[in-house]
Amino acid sequence: MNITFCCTNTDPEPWLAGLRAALPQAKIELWQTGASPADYAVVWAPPQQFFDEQPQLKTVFAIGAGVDALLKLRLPASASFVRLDDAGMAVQMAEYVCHAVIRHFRELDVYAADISQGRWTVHPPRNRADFPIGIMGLGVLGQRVAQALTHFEFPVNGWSRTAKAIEGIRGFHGDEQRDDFLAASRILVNLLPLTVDTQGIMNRNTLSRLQPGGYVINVARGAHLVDEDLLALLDSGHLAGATLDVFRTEPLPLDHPFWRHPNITITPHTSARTLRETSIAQIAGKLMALQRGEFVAGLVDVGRGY
Ligand code: NDP
Ligand code: OXD
Repeated sequence: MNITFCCTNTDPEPWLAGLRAALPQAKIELWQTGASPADYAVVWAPPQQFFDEQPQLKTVFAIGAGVDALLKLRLPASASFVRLDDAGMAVQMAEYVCHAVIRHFRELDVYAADISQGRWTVHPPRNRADFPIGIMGLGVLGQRVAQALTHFEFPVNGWSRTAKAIEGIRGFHGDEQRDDFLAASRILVNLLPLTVDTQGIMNRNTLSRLQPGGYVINVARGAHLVDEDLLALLDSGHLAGATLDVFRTEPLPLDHPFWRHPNITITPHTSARTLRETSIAQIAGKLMALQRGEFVAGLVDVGRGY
């Protein structure tokens, strides 16, 4: 079995060593132009040339959860694509989103500003029932985030393409229930995959439907959000703030207004990192399962886009 590794912006050596240790029966090489044909690939942001030169691949493993960039390429028709399925990302996403929600709800930025000015001011407590949270995308990450938020006793709504019954979560699904979902939510968390259906989904029309004083947390992809519409709704006061981890252009250009907006917190696409050892173990396990003809989780439906 031959495996080729092609992950841009990733130090290949620890990955190759880990994959070789996990799959000692396989020949695993770093891809380079003109490399011999492989059966399997481990990739992140490969160039088009990679697939053009490896049309015989059986299965391609992405070392991330989102496959939007991969699906923009011309892909080998016979290959299947498998993405990471949690692999340690869900708990990180839960930490990040709970932190952002609690920081906003408990006004911790207001207290930090007060303290920095030498002010000892106590603000009245807020009622968590007034801060219903809506999670767009109830997949591997969205469900974990939703469950984590229920532990803090926030009302939690979830929206997905197909109906879901999750204890403690008020479920909405499909385009026809989207406006009701938004109207029932004040804090919006985006954990959708980026597809033709979800591109630009956070725009003036949808964000205006959130309850007044709305708050946006985008941890999925920058292209889900129409940047100018977020800024306009912050200026109008309909939205109170946003925490953004992902951007249309990354790194976020230094002249982008998000850097300096007083009510926007940004982080550099770090809400849920790929954990190398867990990911290698998952990929090796799935590869062996596929060889035995078994089903694996995280198989991408290319037509659906996620
Ligand atoms: P999943 O595929 O497990 O979940 C996707 C969810 O979105 C599903 O519930 C799906 O509905 C729903 N969905 C898809 N299309 C639509 C639609 N048109 N309308 C309504 N709901 C829709 O993905 P993950 O939870 O693993 O990951 C989600 C995204 O998070 C990734 O695609 C990636 O972009 C992002 N991500 C960001 C990271 C970061 O560091 N910022 C790290 C990792 C991931 P259904 O269940 O019905 O299919
Ligand atoms: C991912 C990401 O999709 O890191 O895994 O954004």
